[in-house]
Amino acid sequence: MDDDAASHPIARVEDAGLVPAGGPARLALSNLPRASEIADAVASARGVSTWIEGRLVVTAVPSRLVDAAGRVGGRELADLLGGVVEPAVEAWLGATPDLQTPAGTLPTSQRPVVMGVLNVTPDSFSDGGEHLTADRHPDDAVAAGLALLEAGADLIDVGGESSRPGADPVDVEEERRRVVPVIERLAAEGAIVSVDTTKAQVASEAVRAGAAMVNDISAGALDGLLVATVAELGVPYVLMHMRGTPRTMQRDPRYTDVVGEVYDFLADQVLRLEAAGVDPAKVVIDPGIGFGKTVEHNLELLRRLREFTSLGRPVLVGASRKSFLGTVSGEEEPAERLVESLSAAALAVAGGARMLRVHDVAETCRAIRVAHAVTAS
Ligand code: HH2
Repeated sequence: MDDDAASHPIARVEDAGLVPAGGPARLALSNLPRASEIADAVASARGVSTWIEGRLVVTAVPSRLVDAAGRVGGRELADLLGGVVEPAVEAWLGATPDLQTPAGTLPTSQRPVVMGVLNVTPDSFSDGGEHLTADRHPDDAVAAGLALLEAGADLIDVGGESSRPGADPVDVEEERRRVVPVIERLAAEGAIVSVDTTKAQVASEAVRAGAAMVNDISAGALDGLLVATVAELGVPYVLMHMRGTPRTMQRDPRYTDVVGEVYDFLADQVLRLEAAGVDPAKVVIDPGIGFGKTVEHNLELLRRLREFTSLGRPVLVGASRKSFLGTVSGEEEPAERLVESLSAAALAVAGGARMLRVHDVAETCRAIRVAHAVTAS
């Protein structure tokens, strides 16, 4: 992380429902310079603040808070605080921007969009081996992708390396062999395709073959060239939180405040991406359900998903068929977790998710239409 990102204050909105009526918001502020002056400003704005796990949690009317920061610490403090609090509150309250891709616009300002999962692997946790066939590659995978589009997917996420807990890495050659021909054919059919990869070389060949987005579970940590490559390619980028690597991530993950830590990580990384030349308007954020999290962590992230909307970027959730759902419901077979997955998708939409990464596309489209109708009205 560069120094600019490290010193930049971060605002997370826990609740801003009363703000349009002139009421207070509850905000969690971290990375704060001049924290004691900000605490004084909160008091001067007739708000309350308390330190929780290294974050200043504030309940105050945002406009009054910024005015009070000006009285306590001058224009510079007002600008510093206003510069993070106001956009966060606006984002929490307002519409998500659309996502422009080279293959078309994803209407994330209007509704949640559905990303169909196409794993071209022998070992993915729920569909491994289904779409990577020895003698009919890439035909079987292409047919599966077209079926996902027919079922209503807005885009297809093509992956050639499983990220299930404990999975072994795949080399560039093999990953490229799995995904590039599939992407080429689906893109030629007019599909918006994303490539699910952590490798710069696979990302750039996939984009050359027609992929319009890079979905990276590692936030650039597994290949030092990935972020620069994405900046150069100019395509949208899914920034996901993961603790460790797929091989190690489920070894006793711990957080003192999972939402706060994942949020601050994503906020820092958005700045780091921007510093590396990635347009923030092209970034989708993802809390990384199942990636270095216990069942409780996953449930907490879903329960408080709306807080992630204060980053001002479309929020992606990938809960489909994951093991925490089976732990809760008792269904051990991933492919049988349709009902659980639909329930999680509907709750994610209610929490502000604008992209759902799912295996069961037709059913999810129906379920989230209802969830969106309820929550958008
Ligand atoms: N989950 C998986 C893979 N890629 N990408 C994002 N952005 N978010 C996710 O939650 C996510 C993801 C894991 O699911 P799957 O692809 O079905 O399994 P496997 O990794 O075993 O191929």
